[in-house]
This record gives sequence, structure tokens and C-alpha cells, in this order.
Amino acid sequence: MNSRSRRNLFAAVAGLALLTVGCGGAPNAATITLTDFKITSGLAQVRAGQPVTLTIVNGGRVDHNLKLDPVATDAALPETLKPGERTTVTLSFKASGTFGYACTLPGHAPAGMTGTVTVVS
Ligand SMILES: [Cu+2]
Repeated sequence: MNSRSRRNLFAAVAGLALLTVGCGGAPNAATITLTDFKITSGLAQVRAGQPVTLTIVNGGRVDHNLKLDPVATDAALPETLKPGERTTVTLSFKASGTFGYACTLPGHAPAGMTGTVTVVS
């Protein structure tokens, strides 16, 4: 294989990878785990308008919550989850963009409980 055909092969593989992401790479279910003081999210990317079921777990030793940027979705999320509690909520994101989320209990976001989700159209 000469270097040109190697390049073409690389381009084809890269194109295929992009196509795969474009066609259903976004999951419709994810788990978000809240700990002291970090949010571990399986929700890196979702599709606008597509319902996604979030399982939110408090795996920490203190209360936590999860609030999404209200621009992203108007879904109601629980006020507070006690240690060991979990809840499931199905929501959809209104438009594409990158949106933040955080635990809004005092001091928790500055301590590291923030993240972002990318919504693709
Ligand atoms: Cu918290």
C-alpha cells in the first residue's frame, strides 16, 4: 500500500466514524452519579428532541442534587437526593448546544460538582 492509498483509507475510516456518530451515537439512556464532590456522567452527548432517560444516583455521603441549565430543558429534576437514593427521569433537550449542569447545594459546584452535556441536532 503506497502512502496515497493509505491516506485514502484513513479518510474513509474517519468518514465512517463520523457517520456512526451522526447516526445514533447519542444514547437514549444514561446514568449520572453524584459523589462528594464530583459528577460522573454517562451523558456526554444527546440528540435534541430525543427523549433520554437519566438515572441519577447519589453515591456520596451527603445530600446532592442535579440541576440542568434551564435553557436546555424544562424537565423537573428532584430537589435533593439523600445518600444512596436514586431517581429516574425522562427528558428531552430543546435545542443543540453545550449546556452546563451542577449540584446547586451550597459549595458543591465550586468543589467540583459541575459538568456539561453536548446536544446535537
Ligand atoms: Cu452536591
